[in-house]
Amino acid sequence: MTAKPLLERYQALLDMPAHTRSVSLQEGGTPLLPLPRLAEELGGGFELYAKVEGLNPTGSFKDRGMTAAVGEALGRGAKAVICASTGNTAASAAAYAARAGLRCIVLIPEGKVAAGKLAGALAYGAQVIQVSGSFDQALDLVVQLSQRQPVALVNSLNPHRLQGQKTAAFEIIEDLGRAPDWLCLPVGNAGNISAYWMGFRQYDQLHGSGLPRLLGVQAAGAAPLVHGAPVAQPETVATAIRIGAPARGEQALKAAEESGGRIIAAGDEEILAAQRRLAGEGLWVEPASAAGPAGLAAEVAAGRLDAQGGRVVLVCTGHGLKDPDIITGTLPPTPVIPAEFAALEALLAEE
Ligand code: AN7
Repeated sequence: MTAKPLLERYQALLDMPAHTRSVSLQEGGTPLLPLPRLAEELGGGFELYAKVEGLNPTGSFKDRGMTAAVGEALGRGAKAVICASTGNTAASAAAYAARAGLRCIVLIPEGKVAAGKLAGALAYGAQVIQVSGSFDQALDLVVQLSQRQPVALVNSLNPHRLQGQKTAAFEIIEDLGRAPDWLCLPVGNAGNISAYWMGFRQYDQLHGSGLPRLLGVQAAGAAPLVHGAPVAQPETVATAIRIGAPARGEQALKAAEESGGRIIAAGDEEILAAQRRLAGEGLWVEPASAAGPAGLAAEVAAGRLDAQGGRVVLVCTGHGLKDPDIITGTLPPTPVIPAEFAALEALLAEE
């Protein structure tokens, strides 16, 4: 089936320059998957859904913003795009640049990008440069470069990224018939939570669709918005959100506050447990995406989140296949048996 490009589908609602060209991989239109068993286990008396953003073309929500940012860059005559990335932005920028026929340069923190993301960026033909430092330092470098050279910056500092990303809010409202009571999502550089809030507010002003409360979740070792100060050396198993100085931090805090929600932190163990729990319902997400459900579970258990009789949406930002090493590296090795029926029976009898 041929789907309409995202920017075309929501053209009337997006504030994009007229010169923007269409650079699409048929992003968006992702499933809103009910999670009845997890809802029951959490015991909060609400309906629970996952917005499965890992089913975008490059496996993360970044594609929504990248079709906009790269399309705009192409339309204004850019020959190259650049970004710093914890991985997903890199893979997405690389794919959309390839689609547009543009050069793509990505800077990533050395050794801290999950295998599927690095491989993606390389597969799509980006020039990948590792920086001995953090994502925040890499972002600093690409911002400087984009100010001095004719290279378009496609990090979420680029406002067009947010225009594309806010379409996820529109889709959720259209699927549910109105906004959910809570939207729960991971927060790294804080572009996505800012974009969702923009989208929900815009749709509400036009159609009275209501507003969700936002529960943003950072990883405990990379939680500048919870501590109220940058984190010089962020550390977490959820490498996608290993970010110590979010570019849109102020905007995110304001969005959470305006919504009547908040930004909290979840520990790595809780994040990995939430990842296993979602996979136990057939939904494998990358660790960063499990920060949302980890935070939600903690808030409900502590009686701090009342959504009784309402609806909660978890934004599952990236596919589990992005970071296979997290699974294979933390579990015992799988058994090997000789190709004999007796050996198979014996092994299964052990359990
Ligand atoms: C799976 O790719 O920052 O708060 O450089 O990959 O909008 O930054 C990724 C972020 C959540 C956080 N979930 O979103 C990057 C990058 C996943 C992510 C986030 C990211 P923002």
